[in-house]
Amino acid sequence: PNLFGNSAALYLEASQQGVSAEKPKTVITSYLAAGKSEQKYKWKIVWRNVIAFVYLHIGALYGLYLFFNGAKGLTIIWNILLACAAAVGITAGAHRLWCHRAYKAKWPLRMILMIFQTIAFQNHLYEWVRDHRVHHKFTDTDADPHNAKRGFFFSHMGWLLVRKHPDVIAKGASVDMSDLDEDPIVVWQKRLYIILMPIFSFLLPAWVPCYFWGENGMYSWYATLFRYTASLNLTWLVNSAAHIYGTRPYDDTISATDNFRVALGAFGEGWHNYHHIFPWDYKAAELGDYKANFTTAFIDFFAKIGWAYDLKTVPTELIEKRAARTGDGTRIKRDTEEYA
Ligand code: ST9
Ligand code: ZN
Ligand code: ZN
Repeated sequence: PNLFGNSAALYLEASQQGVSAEKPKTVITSYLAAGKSEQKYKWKIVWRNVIAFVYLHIGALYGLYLFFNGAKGLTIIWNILLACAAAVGITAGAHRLWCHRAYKAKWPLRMILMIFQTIAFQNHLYEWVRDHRVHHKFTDTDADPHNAKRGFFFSHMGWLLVRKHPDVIAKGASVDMSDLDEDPIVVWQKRLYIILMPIFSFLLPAWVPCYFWGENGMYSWYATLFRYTASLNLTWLVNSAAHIYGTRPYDDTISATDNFRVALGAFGEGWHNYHHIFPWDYKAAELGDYKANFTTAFIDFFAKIGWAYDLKTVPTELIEKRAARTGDGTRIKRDTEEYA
């Protein structure tokens, strides 16, 4: 159904996304206002970011070339390990723990995840979580920071190259962030981010190979650019590809899809149709297998040693009902079918 088609569909969409269901009229009016403001809204390109991302991508290609032409094997292994740490910092940390509160973590695990998330340089936790909560609450509208209705490029990286749509800021203000203000690890990361981020995302990663195994300094720098840029693109695929290509087993009225390939590359975050419907599930997927969900294995490991607890899931019966009511009929039943 067309999001702006009629008020009933609008209200349905809004209430499914948890937008105050008690006040349908207000919700509808503001959604319509969002539709109208589209005509007035003009892009404002942020050239600083355009230049930075062009440099990153060219540097990353050269870094990739060096992996096959001159870089030391240990440098490659080091960068793979960093990419994995950064990925887990985003998926287990920023996403499932801090954004969706899908489980709880003791402070040593939160500390590790905060440092890993800093390696990823995808903004500090507070900003990352705010944008992502706003994305869930206003999916597929102008208030969604990476609204997939504006196409693949915008939802992939274009949204980081222009000023935000006014609706993101206006409606984003309604999202409660008080839980993050109460976590000293998040508050300190935000305060020190301007120092922590360059150290953990660039300086240390590039320095270690030079110091410990005598890597060429320029090689190490370009390897770092490759590690960072590749991680960014794998993350962005969740916002672009997993909002465009794939199946919609749980709800076919939203853009989010289940996409096995994205799940593989994004450490288990490609079961995105499921995730939009049941965002509090710590697996971010219906199935609990680790095949395309390394993050679930990571959280399960820490649950075993007691550092992660209160892992939230969804009863299968509820999932079945929802899939039958709003899904597209492609739901994969445990153990019986292979992924597409
Ligand atoms: C990056 C993030 O790449 C990627 C996030 C991906 C999320 C994917 C999620 C999928 C699930 C899990 C993924 C798994 C991944 C697996 C990995 C495997 C390898 N609500 O932003 P400003 C207000 S980052 C409420 O400057 P502009 C607020 O008052 C890459 N209010 O807007 C704010 O002030 P303050 C590196 C909001 O001027 C004020 O507006 N980073 C909200 O339009 C101004 O905010 C970069 O490249 C909101 N949502 O600028 C940096 N937003 O903050 C790029 C804003 O003081 N960013 N406000 O409270 C920028 O340069 C700018 O943000 C801009 C917009 C130019 C894009
Ligand atoms: Zn999404
Ligand atoms: Zn999410």
